Amino acid sequence: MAAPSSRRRVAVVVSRFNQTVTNLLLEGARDALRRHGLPDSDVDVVWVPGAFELPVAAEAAAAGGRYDAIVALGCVIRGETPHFEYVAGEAARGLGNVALAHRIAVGFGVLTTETLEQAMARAGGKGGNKGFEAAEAALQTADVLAQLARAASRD
Ligand code: INI
Repeated sequence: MAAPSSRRRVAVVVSRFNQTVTNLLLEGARDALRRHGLPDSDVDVVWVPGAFELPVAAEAAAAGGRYDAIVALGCVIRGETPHFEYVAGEAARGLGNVALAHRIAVGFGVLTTETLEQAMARAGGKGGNKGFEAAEAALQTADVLAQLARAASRD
């Protein structure tokens, strides 16, 4: 655990690929973190080229021991890539591995859609904002991990 529960630090890793969408996911994540009382100064945002690079950046953030939670944001659109399965699959698998290896909360805000329109709908449109949801999930999971760590340290 990087910090006492009174002060939580969060790393947001976000991909530039499909940045029109990921900018909106980032806005959603920032909104959620602010609503949960985190000042912007306790939120570090790092950009990677694409969703494939999210896991290694998340791993570096986790290994540094500074953060209580990580939020990963990306957008993989099937219509635009023949290697959709590889990029989306590696992002999901890699981010899951980081969460388990470092026992740290990782919010999964990587959209996988057929079209740009579907992605936009989930980045603040009709389908809500998955960046907001991923940030909330990361904070909730960080709280659960802190609760379990306290329970483990009791007699
Ligand atoms: N990366 C994405 O984040 N979304 C995509 O839809 C995408 N497409 O279409 O290929 C994508 N590719 C780039 C990939 O994530 C890596 O950055 C690239 O292969 C270099 O390693």
